[in-house]
Amino acid sequence: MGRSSTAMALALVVLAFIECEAVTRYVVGDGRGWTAPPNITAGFYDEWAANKSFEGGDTLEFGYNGTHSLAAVSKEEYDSCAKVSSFADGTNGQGYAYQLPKKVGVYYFICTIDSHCEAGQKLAINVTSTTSAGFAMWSSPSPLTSGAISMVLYTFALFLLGH
Ligand SMILES: [Cu+2]
Repeated sequence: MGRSSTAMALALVVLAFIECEAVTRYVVGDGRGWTAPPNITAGFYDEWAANKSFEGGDTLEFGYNGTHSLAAVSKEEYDSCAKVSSFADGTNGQGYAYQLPKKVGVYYFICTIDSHCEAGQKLAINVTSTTSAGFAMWSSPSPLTSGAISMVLYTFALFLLGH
C-alpha cells in the first residue's frame, strides 16, 4: 500500500511537470513590448489580447520598451489609472514575467508612470480556464500526447514496483 501511494504521488508529480510544459508564454505587445505612445495608440493592448485565449498558469512577459512600471490592479484602478505602487519598474531591455493565477477571472495591469496608462498602457487579461487540475490533461490531449503520457506513467509505476 505504501508503494502504490508513493507511485500515485510521483505520478501526480509527473502530471504536474507535464502541465508546466503545457502553459503558454505570451510576449505582451509582441514586438512593441510594454510601452506607451508614440509606440502604441490607445486600445493597442486590448487588440493584442482580443484574439488570445488565456489560461491560468500562462505567463505574460512584459519587455520594457522605454521606462515603465508594472502594477497588477483592480478593475477600478485600471479604469481610473490609479497611481498605485508598482511591483516592477524598468527600462529598455529589462522585463518582468508574470504568471497568471490559476483562477478564472479578469486580471488588470497598468503602467503607473506619468500618463502612460491614460494614453493606453493598460492591459486586461481574461483568464477563461485553468490547467490547475492536471487530470484535465486527460480529457482533451491529442492521441500522440495521450500515449506518451500513459507510457511515462506506466514506466514510472513499473520502476517503483520493482524496488
Ligand atoms: Cu509606462
